[in-house]
Amino acid sequence: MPQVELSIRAGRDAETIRTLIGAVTEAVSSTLVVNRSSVRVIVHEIPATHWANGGMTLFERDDIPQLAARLGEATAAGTEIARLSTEVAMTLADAYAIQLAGLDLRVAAGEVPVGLKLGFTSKEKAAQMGVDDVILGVLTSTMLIDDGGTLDTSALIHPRVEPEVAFRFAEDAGGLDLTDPDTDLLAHVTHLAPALEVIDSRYRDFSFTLADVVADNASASRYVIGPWKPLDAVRDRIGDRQVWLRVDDTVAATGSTRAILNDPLAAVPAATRLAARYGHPLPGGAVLLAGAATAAVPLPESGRVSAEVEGLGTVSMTTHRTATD
Ligand code: OOG
Ligand code: MG
Repeated sequence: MPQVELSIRAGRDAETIRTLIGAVTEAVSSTLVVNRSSVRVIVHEIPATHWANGGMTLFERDDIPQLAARLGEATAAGTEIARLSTEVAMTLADAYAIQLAGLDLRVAAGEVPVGLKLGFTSKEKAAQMGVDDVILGVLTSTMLIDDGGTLDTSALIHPRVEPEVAFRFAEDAGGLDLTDPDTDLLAHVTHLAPALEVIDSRYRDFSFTLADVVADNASASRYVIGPWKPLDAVRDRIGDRQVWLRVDDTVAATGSTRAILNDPLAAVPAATRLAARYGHPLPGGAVLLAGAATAAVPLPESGRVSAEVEGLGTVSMTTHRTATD
């Protein structure tokens, strides 16, 4: 009784496997001149994460770039997609690998990494989105809007806006080894500024697991930086400053810089830890968005949005929507 065992990548439908079994049974029975009924076929389905060539799994080789491209296309087209977690089982490390593969695609398209952003550093934000850990994303040159500038919202899906604090690192921070425990990135923060972040999840209904949102570059979309102030000039009470988010001069949300990890400066070691662990780039003169001080509010299709941080100043932008059809 001939027995054939096949190992194939998991995920094919039952009909395809039935066809494969039929073809193998036929080939064995006619070649060996035995009854079809005596041919035994066993198909093993191996998850892409459990099959490696030269140390690289099929998931790393095929799925990570493909999922990154899917998110990149959704971002470029301004169309929402289903959460990746409905289809693939991702670890957090897989999700960061997808995020960084997405960055590679952006860089290949001419974008330049200019900084990092933290997400869920505020308990209110984490509760709003139903997650429980701080995450890191990458900011690129095309995401920056000038202070007082305009954002065309027609390219976005379901954007929200949040008030933040931004830090700027010295030029020499670019060469630092973040995996070295002696590296103290805080010593390289030179300036801070009030900031606005526009987040725009590529997932339907703005709903995701922690791994989903990490893969989606922490929902990064656009950001605006207000006037920089030297850190030394404003360091005291940095964790105790009132924050106002205004839409058309109406207060849409209010909070305190304390909402950001109890002290916004704590964002710097938090970002260092994640960047070192997952391999994020930190260019010289990079910007770090420390995370929202309030829950996010829907970005108006057209209007003026501003964030004020007590004693730090105000940052603003105007939104409008061009007709897309
Ligand atoms: C993820 C981004 C969160 C923040 O400041 O907490 C974030 C999201 O809520 O979609 O940027
Ligand atoms: Mg944010």
